[in-house]
Amino acid sequence: MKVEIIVVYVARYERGHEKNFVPPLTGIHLAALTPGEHEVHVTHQQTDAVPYESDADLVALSFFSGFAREAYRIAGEFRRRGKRVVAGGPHVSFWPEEALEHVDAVVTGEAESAWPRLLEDAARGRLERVYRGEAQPLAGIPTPRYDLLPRGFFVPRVIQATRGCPYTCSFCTVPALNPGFRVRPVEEVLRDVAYDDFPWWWQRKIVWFWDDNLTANRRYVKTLLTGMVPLKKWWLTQASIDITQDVELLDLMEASGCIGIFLGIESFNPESLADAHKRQNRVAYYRERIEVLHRRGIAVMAGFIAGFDHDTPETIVAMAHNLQDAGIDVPFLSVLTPFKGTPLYDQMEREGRLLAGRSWDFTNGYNVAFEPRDMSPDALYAAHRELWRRSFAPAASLARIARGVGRLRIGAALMSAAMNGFYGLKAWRGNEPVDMRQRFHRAVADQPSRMTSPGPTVHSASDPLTPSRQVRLPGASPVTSTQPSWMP
Ligand code: B12
Repeated sequence: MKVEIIVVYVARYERGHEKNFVPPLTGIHLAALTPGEHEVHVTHQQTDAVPYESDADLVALSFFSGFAREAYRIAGEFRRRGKRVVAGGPHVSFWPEEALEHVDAVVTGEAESAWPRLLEDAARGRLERVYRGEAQPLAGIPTPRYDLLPRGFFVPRVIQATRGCPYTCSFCTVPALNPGFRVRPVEEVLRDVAYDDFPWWWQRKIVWFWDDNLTANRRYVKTLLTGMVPLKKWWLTQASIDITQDVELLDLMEASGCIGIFLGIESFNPESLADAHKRQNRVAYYRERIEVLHRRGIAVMAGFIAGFDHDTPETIVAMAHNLQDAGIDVPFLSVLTPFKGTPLYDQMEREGRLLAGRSWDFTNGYNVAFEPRDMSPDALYAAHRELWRRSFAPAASLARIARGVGRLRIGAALMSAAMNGFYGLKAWRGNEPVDMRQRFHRAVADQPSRMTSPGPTVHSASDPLTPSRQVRLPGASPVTSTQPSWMP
């Protein structure tokens, strides 16, 4: 069989990405899991056009919730051309019935056991509707098919060493999606770390671990990092802030070439951290904990979320100053999003705060899909946009780059420059996150059928383009999110 795997993507910025930075692992992982008797091709919609005229026997889609509407559109196009279409990924795992309205079969959960079964059935012409992928031990996972990646990605070597996370943050689907905390055998991970068939020196040098929380099992990560020391790589990952208290781990991180750690800091407001169930974060210690990593020359990337119940427009915008002050090297700024499978979703559903009138597009991390407690959806949107603008303003981005020079190790300083340059350039060019409220009316006109989640009783959104009640942001005149008077 010929199998076409498509990793669905919808640009989250008005003019897309100036440069594609790091690829998803999912497509090349699924390709590696595909038994050798099948011919496999991977398309990343982020870099390439969807090959509607493909001669594949089976089309497999992978997508997040924010891209679900686009995925269903693509599925429709292929099915109209007589192709069989299957789908998997986090959205499908939580909304299989919805996905089955658009595709021939779904895989829920993890692919390792289910994907080969599905392919065998498809080859025999007896595809079932639902394949449940159980979470199983992670031994025997092959090296991702890096050879199938398009050339355009800046840092192509992405790896997953562990799956799951012991924490239970209110907004995160990981505990439901990847239960427990499982690790791959160290030697198999080192085999993938040593894969070097990339054209550019930095591509051979940099390893990006797309783990949920690589350092959760200390004994495991220390063994892994000890094995990485002789490979002389530069590596980055996601971890929780408590690593800064483990000196042995920090020594090994430094020795094995760690250049960046992504921390889920989420908020500077202790009440919002409580909303997030983020018990491991303590605002009073942020600066000194970040300094611990800086002393090792490691860049600190950090995620921040706007829209918790105890957030106000003022606290959200103030994060721009706070994150700079705390010494963050690269911020990632999201709007709180209630995904099914999370305690947050259950709360919002119970309280009737899911905005039924908004499509899945609003769950792309930059738009508002729920009714905030103490402000309107538009006010949250406006505050987040102001936070984004202030944080990536050229002066703020350059200040972060400059602060890293001489202080961070060379790889870390280069990554900080590349990532701040990436976002700073967007802010400078006015290439801002897509405002789905502007596209929403077009979308409804394009596709009048149901686009929102089935089932729950939800509060209906007011007209998404109705100006919000006015809010005052620090240092700015009163605003509405549709026509902010403080826009430059
Ligand atoms: C790495 C990662 C990223 C990376 C890379 C993104 C990417 N496109 O891959 C970065 C940091 C860029 C990122 C960004 C975002 N992410 Co992210 N990310 C992850 C993370 C931690 C790991 C994903 C991964 O690579 N796993 C390893 C690969 C091999 O497997 P996998 O993708 O998990 O897929 C497995 C199964 O789902 C299944 N499968 C998946 N697709 C398919 C398709 C078929 C046909 C089959 C058979 C099986 C199958 O098989 C795989 C192996 O078992 C997950 C958490 C998680 N545990 O899933 C969140 C996660 C996927 N991200 C999430 C979100 C929300 C986002 C953002 C929207 C966040 C934001 N606020 O901006 C952005 C979107 C950006 C974008 N451009 O896509 C959510 C998605 C929730 C949802 N319902 O959609 C997750 C689940 C985390 C969470 N908070 O709950 N993310």
